[in-house]
Amino acid sequence: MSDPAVTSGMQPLSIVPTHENGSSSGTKVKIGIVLIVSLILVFVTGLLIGLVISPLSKQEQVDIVPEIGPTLDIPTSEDKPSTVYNECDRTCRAGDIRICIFDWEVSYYYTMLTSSTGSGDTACENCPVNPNDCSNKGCVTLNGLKRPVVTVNQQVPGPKIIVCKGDTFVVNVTNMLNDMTGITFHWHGLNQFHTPAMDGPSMITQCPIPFATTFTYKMIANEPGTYFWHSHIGSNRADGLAGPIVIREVNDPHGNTYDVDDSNHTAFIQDWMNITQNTNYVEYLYGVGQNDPDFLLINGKGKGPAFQNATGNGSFFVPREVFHVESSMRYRMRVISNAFTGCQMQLSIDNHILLAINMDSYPIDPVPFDALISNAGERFDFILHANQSIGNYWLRLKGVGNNCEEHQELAIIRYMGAPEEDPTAPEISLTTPSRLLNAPERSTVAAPTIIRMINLTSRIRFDANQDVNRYYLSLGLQNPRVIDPRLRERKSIPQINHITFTFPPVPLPTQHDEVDQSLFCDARVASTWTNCTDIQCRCTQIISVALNQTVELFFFNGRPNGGCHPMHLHGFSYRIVGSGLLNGTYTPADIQALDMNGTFPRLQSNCPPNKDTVCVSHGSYMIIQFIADNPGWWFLHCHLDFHALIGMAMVVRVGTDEDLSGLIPPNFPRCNNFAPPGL
Ligand SMILES: [Cu+2]
Repeated sequence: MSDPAVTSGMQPLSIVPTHENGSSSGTKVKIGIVLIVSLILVFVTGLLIGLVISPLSKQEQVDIVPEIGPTLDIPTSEDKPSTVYNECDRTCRAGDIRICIFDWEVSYYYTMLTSSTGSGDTACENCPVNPNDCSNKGCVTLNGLKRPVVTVNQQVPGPKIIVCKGDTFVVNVTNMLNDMTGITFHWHGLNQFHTPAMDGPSMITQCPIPFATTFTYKMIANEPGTYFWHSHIGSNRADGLAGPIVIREVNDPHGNTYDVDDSNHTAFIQDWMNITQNTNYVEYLYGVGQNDPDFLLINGKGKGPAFQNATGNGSFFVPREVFHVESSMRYRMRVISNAFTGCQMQLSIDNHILLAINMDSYPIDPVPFDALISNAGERFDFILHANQSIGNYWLRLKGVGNNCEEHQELAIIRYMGAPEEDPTAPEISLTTPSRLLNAPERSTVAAPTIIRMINLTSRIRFDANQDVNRYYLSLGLQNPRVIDPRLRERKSIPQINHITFTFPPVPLPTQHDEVDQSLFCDARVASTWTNCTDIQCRCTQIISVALNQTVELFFFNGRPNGGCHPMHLHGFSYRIVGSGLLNGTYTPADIQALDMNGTFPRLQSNCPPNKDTVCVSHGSYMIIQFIADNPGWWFLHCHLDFHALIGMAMVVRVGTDEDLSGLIPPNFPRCNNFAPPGL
């Protein structure tokens, strides 16, 4: 490997020149400006005040879909989409390429709407005393507790997007959050190759979509796999704004390993709180809230507290999820984790050995396992072979890690011909899986065989350039002495290389040159700042690389405890080329020096495993590489929402404005600071 100092050729975007003297007036002014901007950004409604936003109308957007736009200009198939459909869940066939239209209305909603809710909407009627009422249209049961939710089309989880490779999918998002909160959506795992403006993170690639307006996302489903969509503003994906995406293909390399791949065998799993996140986040920010889940959900279902009938008798529960299977058939199960806290979830199915075939949307050499652990943002596809006696079996989802070990949720695998009743096995299982897939480097779960990510082999070759642009990134919960007053009650703040990421006041691909450039800092330069352990340093931290450069990110987490940070990169699927344990506290320079001495060997494989989200647990390191062939400004962040919002994030800028020319739709909505003339 080359010396990064020689190979990088990078120039800082802009350096805060007085940074090493935290008491200088220049720094104070800059920090003050940044604080004000940050406060505005945290409160989305505040953000919208004073912004000039000019989205296209829904009619204009729909009209341009078939004719123009960057996505349709990028050929991905010899077949051209010719017909517009409302949704496209179907058996994929060669030559059948479609344009799939999804109409989404984002609105507040409420769980367990019954006559006693007082809303006038009784969607759930007498659920769960009358179980059929629980599946009424518009009835959101979750764990049976009443609470506000944020929804697409009044569903939690939100609507599934199921398309075939080569389809173009178009999502018309109309914001009807009538407290005027803004919204954006991200398509987690989709690389947005040459469609960087569709990626969705608020104030990274786009402005929030204002109330009552429609923003249309349009992209080509050119990468088969299992994904999910979620809100990428604030933390309201934890209040219901998320759902599965599945892109199937005609010639699946693992097509001979299963008989059934349908939309009924997707498990959308998540942690859940019994409170809404806008309040909880602010409380957490001030050190009085909590970031621990109350519950786990499988496809928005879970067994909560017991209900009684009108006469106060009986014991009734909202329904658990049931997956129906037919004896001897092999099912492709797709598991998607929409966790938002540090809750790691362990999934297993009683009496069944499972076969992993795909993770984070990329095929791997099949691996048998008994249980897997999924962190926030990760996806796993596995084969469930219904080869046991006809009956009911538990699918178990157990919280692991120190903030959710007490939580468990169950679903039922029901064989055709089995009675409609719970499995006979106890709800609590003390069985230890013999083969555990994706245990973090530091895991509280014991298993005779641990299968780590780096042990897996991708089915897709990786030809990295030996001229690697390398970055050492320390993930930490830090305790600087001088701290943003918003965070002063907190015991620690999540950062990368002791830098708090500041969201910019403009979306970057379109407007980065319109703001004070001193807001930005170059990640390599910032990693050498010396006093950030004492004074909280903050900037819009950027890694800037040339198009087609091979990039390596060396994540390390030197803390002795605290769980893992699932690091998610937009715009790319990366490869894991190294991982292991780390004992002690290190600076990026320390790690670089050790690395130059050969302390951290790289995987010698042409097919290292693909991921786009990977858990970097305490006392460990994880080395990833990718080829920066997709121009854009790509968010890189911890997928624990609160960590990302507080500042454990950065942006990978790939290429130049020239490389992006033609890839941003004309008239893309803009926003910025505003002041009347004459001031
Ligand atoms: Cu984190």
